[in-house]
Amino acid sequence: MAQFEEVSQKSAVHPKPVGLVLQYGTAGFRTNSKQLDHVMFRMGLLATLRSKKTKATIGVMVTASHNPEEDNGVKLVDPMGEMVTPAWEGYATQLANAEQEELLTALKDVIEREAISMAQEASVFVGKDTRPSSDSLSQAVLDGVHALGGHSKDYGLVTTPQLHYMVCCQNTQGRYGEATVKGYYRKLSQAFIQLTKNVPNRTDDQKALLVDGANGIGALKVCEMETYLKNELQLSLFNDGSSGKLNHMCGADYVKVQQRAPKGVEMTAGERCCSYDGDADRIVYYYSGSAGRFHLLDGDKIATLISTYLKELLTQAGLDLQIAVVQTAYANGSSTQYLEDTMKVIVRCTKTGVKHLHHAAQEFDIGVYFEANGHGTVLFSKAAEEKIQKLAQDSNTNDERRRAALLLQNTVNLINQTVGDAISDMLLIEAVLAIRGMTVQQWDAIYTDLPNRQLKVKVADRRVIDTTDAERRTVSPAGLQEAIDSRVKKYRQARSFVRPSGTEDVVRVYAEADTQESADALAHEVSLAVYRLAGGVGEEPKPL
Ligand code: G16
Repeated sequence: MAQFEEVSQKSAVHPKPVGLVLQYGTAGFRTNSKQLDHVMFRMGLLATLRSKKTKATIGVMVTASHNPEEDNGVKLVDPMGEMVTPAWEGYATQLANAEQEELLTALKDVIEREAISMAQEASVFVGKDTRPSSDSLSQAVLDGVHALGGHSKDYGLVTTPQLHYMVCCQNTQGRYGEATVKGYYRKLSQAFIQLTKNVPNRTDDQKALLVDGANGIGALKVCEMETYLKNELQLSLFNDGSSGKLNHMCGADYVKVQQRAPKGVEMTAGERCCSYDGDADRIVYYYSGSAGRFHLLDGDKIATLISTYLKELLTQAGLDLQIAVVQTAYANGSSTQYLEDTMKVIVRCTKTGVKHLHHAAQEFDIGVYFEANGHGTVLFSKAAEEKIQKLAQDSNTNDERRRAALLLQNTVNLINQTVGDAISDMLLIEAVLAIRGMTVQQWDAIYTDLPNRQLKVKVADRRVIDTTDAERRTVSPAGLQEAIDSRVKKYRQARSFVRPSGTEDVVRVYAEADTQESADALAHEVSLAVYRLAGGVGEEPKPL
């Protein structure tokens, strides 16, 4: 077939280095950008097949999100804006790792197994972040799409959640919104203005927010959006990409892991600040307290704020909808306790990775999901949205119920339900704080985090670590879980787990305990156990 000849010819321009094997990680392939040209071409092929199979538009985002600037990666977006399904992750691995002369066989295998009609039209949306390597890598994706005769739309520089949004808009024939960047700004800003317009006497201080753009795409996009917000939010942007390096000593991952303010943000005591990550699908908040103490409000605090707000509105609206919060093992123990014991909401724990949380959240009327690192959103079932809408339009209901229903309706419109979205989450948090008349300190005081520490350990092959129970326990290598258990026992209110990262070549270690000293000591002891039992390389971890 002519299409296969075209693939053969074009793939020669994007050759695979012999013997290179890459794993499909937590959010797709991710490694040094120099190793990715053939992967991108092949993901263009795969997205085209996925589009033919689903008869819908598929998205391909070129980004390595929180990783250093030299890395790059790819995220595949399914028709409703969600991450691609596990079976297709398998195909992605198969295609990415097929040696040059085996590529056509691997491609035909997917076509056969999925019974794909090659006569079916295909459409792929492509986006990229601001990394220097993203230009040529997104071109490689487009080459792959065109080699199989697919249609493409190149959105160029967009945030990851914007691309997810476009795919969903396209496949719902505009019911979710207009599949343009302007359409995205309009939908979100209108909802935000509707939500905040009835809040009396918002002062300039209350409208002010410091934003760390991580020197990435989120900085560009939030700037573009500002005019749509009509001064209802006054942003001061730092790390806008004009001079600093992407994610270097800034951004959501740096702030969360280091538990300190990013470089370059001039914050005064009590001011609300937030940081995006490299592709603007994560956000964390923070402020400087008395005596300059740094206070972090991470994904757990965000989930608590949002679910408290939604629960109150549901009560006011008299709507009987089940609300649940989905977390991962990284969730601070205090947050889980607060959600379960005080708020009395259902809490679920899944493996790391938005795809797992998203899936779990879909089981409820309203599923609030957030990773502690600030990646998350809220999902409303179709039935829940319909009930909210019906009540908002019911002129026979009382004022309080109607007001709550209208707030819920605008909240639904403000949320990007396809994936975690730093800009949408930021607007939601700002709206919730305004509506509830809360300061960042009051939000922070909802519960007190247990002191915690995250570390990374380098090992020869991180795949030797296998986990179970939503990554809270290890099953291999032998003796590691026992070693963790015996160390945890030494401390009060302590918990620790380890897992191989799916985005970086490291093992991640998490520890929490009643004091920062204990959390640090426990994290160090567990790191040593990993180093010794799982094949550590380089220097042995040192105490903090
Ligand atoms: C990605 C995933 C997140 C995950 C993070 C870290 O985020 O989308 O769900 O929490 O990687 O994963 P790991 O601990 O396996 O390295 P991002 O923002 O980097 O795309």
